[in-house]
Amino acid sequence: MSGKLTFTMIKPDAVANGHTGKIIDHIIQKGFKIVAMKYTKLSEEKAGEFYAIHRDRPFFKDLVDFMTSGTIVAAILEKDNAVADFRDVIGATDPQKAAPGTIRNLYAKSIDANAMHGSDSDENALIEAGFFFNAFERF
Ligand code: IDP
Ligand code: MG
Repeated sequence: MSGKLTFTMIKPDAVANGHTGKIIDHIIQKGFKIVAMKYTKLSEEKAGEFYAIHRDRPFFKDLVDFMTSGTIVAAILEKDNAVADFRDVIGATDPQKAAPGTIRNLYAKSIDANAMHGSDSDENALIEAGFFFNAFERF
């Protein structure tokens, strides 16, 4: 049985380029309920921890530099089958490969500045949400 929650971030490129409002509307139109949301900025330490699974990848330093370069919007979203359905809404990691109409197709320019994060499992959704929100804020 898949879970009802996923975690997302509107990344610094999309916030800086003025896409925040359109992206939030897109998410709501796709049937997700916004359970929690905030503007924030990642520290280098927090970004490194968030992306720890990619620590040995060649792009890790660029990823941390990019994710700490500006304001992000962090949010918890609710819907049946939230994790998989939201991955469909954002599209492939590389915007060149993202299907037409997906958020990365519409708003991202490159694989490193790709507009939006989406959790890859129910377990990670809860872990990632916990980086930004406590249980009280969530409901
Ligand atoms: P995802 O965001 O689609 O789940 P992951 O493989 O989890 O993709 O990678 C996390 C993030 O790391 C990506 O969203 C992207 O910003 C960055 N990234 C992934 N692969 C590359 C790459 O080959 N070059 C540069 N950045 C990458
Ligand atoms: Mg991922």
